[in-house]
Amino acid sequence: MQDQLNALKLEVEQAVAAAKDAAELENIEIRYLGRKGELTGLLKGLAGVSAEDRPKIGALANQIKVQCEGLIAAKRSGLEDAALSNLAETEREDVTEPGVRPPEGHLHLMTKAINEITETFEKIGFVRTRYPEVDWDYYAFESLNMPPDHPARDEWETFFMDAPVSEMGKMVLTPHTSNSQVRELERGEFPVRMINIAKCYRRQSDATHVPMFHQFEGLYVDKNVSITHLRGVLDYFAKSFFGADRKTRLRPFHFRFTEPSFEIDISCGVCGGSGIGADKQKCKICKRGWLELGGAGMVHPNVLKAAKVDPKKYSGFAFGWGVERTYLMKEGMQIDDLRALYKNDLRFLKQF
Ligand code: FA5
Repeated sequence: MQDQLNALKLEVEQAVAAAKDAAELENIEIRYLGRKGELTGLLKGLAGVSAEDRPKIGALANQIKVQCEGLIAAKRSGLEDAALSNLAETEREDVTEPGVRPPEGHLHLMTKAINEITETFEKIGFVRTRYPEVDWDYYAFESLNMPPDHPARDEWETFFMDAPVSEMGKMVLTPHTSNSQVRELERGEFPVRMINIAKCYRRQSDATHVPMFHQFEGLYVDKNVSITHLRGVLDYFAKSFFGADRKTRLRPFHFRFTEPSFEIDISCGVCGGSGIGADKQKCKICKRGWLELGGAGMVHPNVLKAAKVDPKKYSGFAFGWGVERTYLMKEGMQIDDLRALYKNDLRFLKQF
């Protein structure tokens, strides 16, 4: 038994000397000195040793255990010291090395469009406002001359909120930014020169319609405002946003909240308004020389009355266009599916 104990000590000495790191050292400790380790195993044989030799062997075993523990502890602190003295080498930082550039994002195409539209209108004294994107039926429809059950409401394919109803009706996800008209007029500060850009929601989803999109709503109300002012603002916008050579035209249309109402077209930037492409065929972008921008018109007297504004004293114009379609027209971008804008596919978004 004495020989076995000495052999074990030798083995531990060799193993400790060869250990390269703390993990290896720990394995050695468990293997030889642990509760189920080799030394404990050997000591179980102590029962078979004669009563006379037992104290001597017991004392030897204890001595070897203490020595082995000492060896392991010394090696452990040696390894720690070595790791510390290597620190200067392993963790050295070369401050002159070029840095690693973190991935850099950029604003979403539509955020850029909104910023640009805002700046364009701010230059002629319009002020960007914010009104609720979840609003009462009253502001989205009723105050805009569309009483409950009026068939014109169907065009807006509205999402209704599952929420309590008030004297202003149900709550809706605003299907257009025109909900801002009466809200802005109710402030009673004239002249009104509002540009309201917000999210709109409709139960529509196909290549040219997204269920969540943006509109920008212009409202100008003062004394003696006429269609000439509307034309002036439209021309200014078309030229500053799309280019000096672009023209606008008004086409008669019908909205319940403007009278007269128009659809606004802008001359096509690709064929220059001729409708004929470079290949002498019909222009592929517009087919007829003009692209549709959105709706506009002179504010209906009933809308002014809803906001307690006297239509005999004040008049004004309003327009409402889709940010997505307007911006794509500017860039002459042919995105064959508008829904790509909101898929969050970085491969697509990084191009802009
Ligand atoms: C309106 O929403 C009127 N409120 C505009 C208006 C305001 C007229 C003030 C008069 C005075 P319309 O439903 O045509 O009109 O929508 C206007 C524009 O919003 C469209 O020309 C289009 O550019 C954009 N638009 C409408 N629905 C969608 C959709 N689902 N996805 C993307 N763009 C849309």
